[in-house]
Amino acid sequence: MNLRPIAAALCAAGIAASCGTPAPEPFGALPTPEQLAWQRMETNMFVHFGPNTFTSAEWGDGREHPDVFAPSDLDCRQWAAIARDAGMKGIVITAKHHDGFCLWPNPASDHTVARSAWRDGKGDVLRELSDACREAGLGFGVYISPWDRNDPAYGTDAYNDVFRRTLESALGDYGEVFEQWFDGACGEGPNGKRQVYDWDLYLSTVFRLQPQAVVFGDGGPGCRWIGNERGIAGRTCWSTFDPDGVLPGGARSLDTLNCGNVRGSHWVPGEADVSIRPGWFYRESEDAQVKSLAELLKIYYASVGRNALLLLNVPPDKRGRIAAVDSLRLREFRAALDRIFAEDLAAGAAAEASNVRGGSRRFAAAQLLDDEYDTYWAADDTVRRASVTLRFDAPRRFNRVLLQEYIPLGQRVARFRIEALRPDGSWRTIARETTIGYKRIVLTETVATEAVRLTIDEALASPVLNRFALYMDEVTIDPPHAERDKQGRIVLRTDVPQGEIRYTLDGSLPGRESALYAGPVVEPGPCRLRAAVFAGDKTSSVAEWSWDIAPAAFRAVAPAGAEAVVDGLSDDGAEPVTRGVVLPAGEAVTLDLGAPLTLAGFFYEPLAEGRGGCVVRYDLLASGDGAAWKTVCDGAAFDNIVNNPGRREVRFEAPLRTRYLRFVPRETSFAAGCGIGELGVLTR
Ligand code: FUL
Repeated sequence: MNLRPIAAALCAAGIAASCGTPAPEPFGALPTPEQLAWQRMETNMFVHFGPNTFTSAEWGDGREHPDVFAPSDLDCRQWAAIARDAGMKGIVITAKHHDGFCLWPNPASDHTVARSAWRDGKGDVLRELSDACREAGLGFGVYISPWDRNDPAYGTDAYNDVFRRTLESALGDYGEVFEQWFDGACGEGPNGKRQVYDWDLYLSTVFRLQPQAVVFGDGGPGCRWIGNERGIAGRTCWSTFDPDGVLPGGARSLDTLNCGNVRGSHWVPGEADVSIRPGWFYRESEDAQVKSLAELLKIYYASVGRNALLLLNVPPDKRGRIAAVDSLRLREFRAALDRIFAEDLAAGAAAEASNVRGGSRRFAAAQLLDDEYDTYWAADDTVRRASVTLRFDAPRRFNRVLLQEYIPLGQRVARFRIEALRPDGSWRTIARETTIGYKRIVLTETVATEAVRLTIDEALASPVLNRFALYMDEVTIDPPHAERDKQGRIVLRTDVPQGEIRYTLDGSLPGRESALYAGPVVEPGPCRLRAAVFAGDKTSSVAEWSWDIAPAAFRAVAPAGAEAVVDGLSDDGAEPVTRGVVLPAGEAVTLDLGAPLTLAGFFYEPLAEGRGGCVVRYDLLASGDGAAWKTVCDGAAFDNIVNNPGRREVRFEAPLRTRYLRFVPRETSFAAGCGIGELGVLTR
């Protein structure tokens, strides 16, 4: 009897004992089974819900009356159904945000749903959501903010025990929790309360009650913050990390969080959190700013496609339901991903590797082509450079290359490139990248080729990969970008020419009959522009902008050189800074609006990605003549601006008639000063 086919089948099934060649030894820090299961969830839903949903605040101050929390039609099953249909595998809810309000009757606190008129104090969002998640087959996760602006004990030792009891209640009464989320934010400011958090106590409490939970914190221990709230992981992204001394909210390097540490001592994979809207909480005024399909795909490629888990925030509205715009966008997102990843264009290829571990079929390059997670291609222990070539019988067209390392054996690849075969038999490099990790999706130009080659140029240990797949993304048609300058000239453009841009200025949706963009459009008054790209039978999502009056007549009278803060243009991140200023500490900006105007508010925009530092707290003064000043805002704060540096609009309590404004930074995220991309007014 010929036993070879049986042995080969056993080998393919991963039964090592029957094969001569042993599997590679694990390398470096490794994921726990829970971290591996967590990473394989890939996309989860974040839910910010609480008093801020009703007050429109980004950070509640803890003085909100519990009756403020009054969802008229709470439906956690709707959230779960939307998450599941979007392909997400779990939901993490803000059980207690910085305002201290608990969405469950927490016996350790007086500031909870039990004190609210909502459902006569009998409501319990955690109960309803945990049940809904279980029914929908989703993981249930809990965000609890250590920073608490309500609890009277905050800032004293006694708070540590309050927090322990809070954890015990949230984690003890609602079944299994897959992720515990510790927010590192604290906006107390230099004169605020100082709490020394007892992390040993908190973590031991979590693990006693939920030993399987993956704990999110700035530096882990279960998974780490990716270092920004834009959902973008580093192009180099190690799941290995040196967490020593990195405590939530403590000193940490955002770049290190973004990229991890090569040969890091612990396995602390990145989690990329981002909101589908500009803010973390629902605001009706942001309904038109739900991220476009193109933006969501970009985020997906830069998070899941760069070895991170995507935690996408979809905040329910005042009813306690996810609004139709958000849920429709999630459907589009899921449908787009399903279309892009429906067909693996590498299927049926002949796969050949420069080295196969022990020459064994069990570790052959063909193992890269199936979607069995636990079968993989591996090289001999001494190998650090290797290549895998896929050959097709006819040219294949693709623009996405998906690679996966078999991370139960560690993250190993440090540098690789992808090449396509030219008709003349030479190879052309189409991508050079660094890390792979659990999953890497490399974006390339559209290539048609009969062979594609992955070359690993550097690895910390012999490479072990379980997936090499090719896809074609024909979905992404980016909507246009728009900019309006000082004079009100609006320029529309796309990164790559993909079709015609059509727009409207009357609030209607742009269609194929709308005005064709052929050059700058001048509109110096308050206006709303909507535009989309039309290419053949495809359309991008609709992008939308609202501008107030163009700052044509505005001047920055001080300091010298600050004109760029009223040029109408957002900072573009270029060096040196030309579209804004880096203001030295102690300076203020004075604007002359050219004539008295009646203002409903003003806005501040930091420099791109908060470079130069952000203004955290400020004063705003107004003057009719530039000589006598009155205070309009006194030490007001831009909530969460350091983690999420973007434009902040401030509305005054009453209309303000003024010609001069003075913006005085009082507290900044960098001691040396702050960046100002743009300052402007709201007249409506
Ligand atoms: C930050 C918080 O301050 C924001 O409000 C939000 O919850 C975000 C996810 O984390 O640190």
